[in-house]
Amino acid sequence: MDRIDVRDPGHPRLPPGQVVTRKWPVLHYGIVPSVDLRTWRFAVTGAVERPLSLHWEELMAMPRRETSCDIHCVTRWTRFDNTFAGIPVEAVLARAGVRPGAAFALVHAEQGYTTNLPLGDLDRPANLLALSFDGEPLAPEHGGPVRLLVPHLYFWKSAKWVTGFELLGEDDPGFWERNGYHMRGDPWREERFGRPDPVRMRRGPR
Ligand SMILES: Nc1nc2c(c(=O)[nH]1)N[C@H]1C(S)=C(S)[C@@H](COP(=O)(O)O)O[C@H]1N2
Ligand SMILES: [Mo]
Repeated sequence: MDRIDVRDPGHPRLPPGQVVTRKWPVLHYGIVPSVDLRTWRFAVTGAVERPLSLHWEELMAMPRRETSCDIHCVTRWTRFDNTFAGIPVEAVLARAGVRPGAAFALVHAEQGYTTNLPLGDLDRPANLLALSFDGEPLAPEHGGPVRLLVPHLYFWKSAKWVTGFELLGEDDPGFWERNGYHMRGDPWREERFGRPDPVRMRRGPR
């Protein structure tokens, strides 16, 4: 299997304001959903040449990659040395064919969870539709059967129980972003909270 290690020995490991944890905390809004793989689909929609609705078997047939990385939660825990394996996000995006107008993505997950990020942060070699952690299938509470992994941003961008990417010309805030979290979320720049946007907040939940 293809491997990527995003841990940079020439770079400090702990972003500002973070504390190391050895355990892997479980953190999410709502309950752990039960995912039925017979009806499960991964949708790539919006500014793409070929909108996708991948069945579980179609996703499983794609080549795998392993990513070793640190993960950083905005609630200030950092966990070093995690190895995930799954389908490279860049392969899924290439299969859909990103249109030139696409500049942002809204990531969709079970139960209406969403998170947004610039396309350049989503379309990166280390990012995965992660299926396993340290060689074991990803546990349901950590987003199994499949979660997004975007290790260079705060971990709320790594949507658990991910179900799709919507490519957009303009940035559209997701669940935590509408509640004040940062539109990008770079832990090295401590992009924890964004500027409140009164117009967007008034729109309310979708
Ligand atoms: N679907 C979904 N994904 C989510 C969340 C959530 O509430 N729902 N929380 C995010 C946050 S804030 C964090 S820190 C990580 C936690 O992942 P973990 O429970 O595997 O540590 O999941 C992220 N992905
Ligand atoms: Mo988080």
